[in-house]
Amino acid sequence: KLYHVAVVGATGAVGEQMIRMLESRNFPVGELKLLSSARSAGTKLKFRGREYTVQEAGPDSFEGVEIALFSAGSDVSRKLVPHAAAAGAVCIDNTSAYRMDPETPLVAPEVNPEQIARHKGVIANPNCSTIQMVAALKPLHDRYGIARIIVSTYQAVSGAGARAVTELLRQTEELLAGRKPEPDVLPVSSLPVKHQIAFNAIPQIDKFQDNGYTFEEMKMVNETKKIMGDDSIAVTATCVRIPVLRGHSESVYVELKSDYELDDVRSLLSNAPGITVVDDPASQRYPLATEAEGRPDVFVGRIRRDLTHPRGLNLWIVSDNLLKGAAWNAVQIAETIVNSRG
Ligand code: 11C
Repeated sequence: KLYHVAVVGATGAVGEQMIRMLESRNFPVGELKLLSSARSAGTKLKFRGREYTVQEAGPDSFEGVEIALFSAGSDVSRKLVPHAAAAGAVCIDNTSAYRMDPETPLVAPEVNPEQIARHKGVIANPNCSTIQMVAALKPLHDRYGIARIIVSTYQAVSGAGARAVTELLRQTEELLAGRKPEPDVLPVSSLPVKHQIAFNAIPQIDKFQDNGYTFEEMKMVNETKKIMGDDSIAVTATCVRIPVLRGHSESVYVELKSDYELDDVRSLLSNAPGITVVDDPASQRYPLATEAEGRPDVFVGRIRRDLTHPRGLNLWIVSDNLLKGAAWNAVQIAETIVNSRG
């Protein structure tokens, strides 16, 4: 069977990758509808060698659509997902709009694929920095139980969209030419204060909440518990934007509930779906954003014991934020739906 698929936000950094993923996975697309804001409507995009004109997304865009991939921001999802679902589409939403809604499954297929079946028209795709962490930690949680996670992230500018990518390149060129750049996009484009990202590290991703943490940090806390299906996991996060174009890196400290052997952790992770262990300090091999780019896996390395705690473990987790962190996870959910229908 072939499916009528829509991509909402088709001209964005993630939307573009969604189209490439549908192509490279040979997803059974019959009809394809590419949708965007009025600003980007009219853009021509290619899919399997054929040219498509992007149309403006509206409440009436979804007639006949069976699978709708959304990545056009939370406001667009809040407005249009109900229309798409009412028209009969299964919506896979890459924004934060529905993630914490108890009725909506929040799915990383390596962790909780069984949740997909309980959807009522919308399945939420988790935040990129959360997906790569839970995919890597799931085998450890199953085997030992995770009591506590302390994570610090080193996140690529593409997580903030195509404008942030251009901003990093522009600032870098200006600084190399001896000029002082005027920051315009980061940390949060809608807030008045901006900071330089080139040659810098900004400890703010998204706005601050009243508790002193950013929304990005609280997404890592709340989404991790929901995806793992375990509210008892204690999570604390510090999320930092760094001048990398693509690929989020994370220093993750986990405190397990039972004793472990390092070799067992290595073999558990090596055998886990979607995980590639790159961990050979002797030859200076560890996961790098530059090597993760364009690949669907989550890469784990620097696997080592906490010398101060018998059940403490340190990991370095890297993945392409636009692929496993967004487009690939969404298409993976779509594949699971299609395969379950036979
Ligand atoms: C970033 N993680 O790197 C964010 C982007 O909730 O889907 C993804 C925001 C989200 O800026």
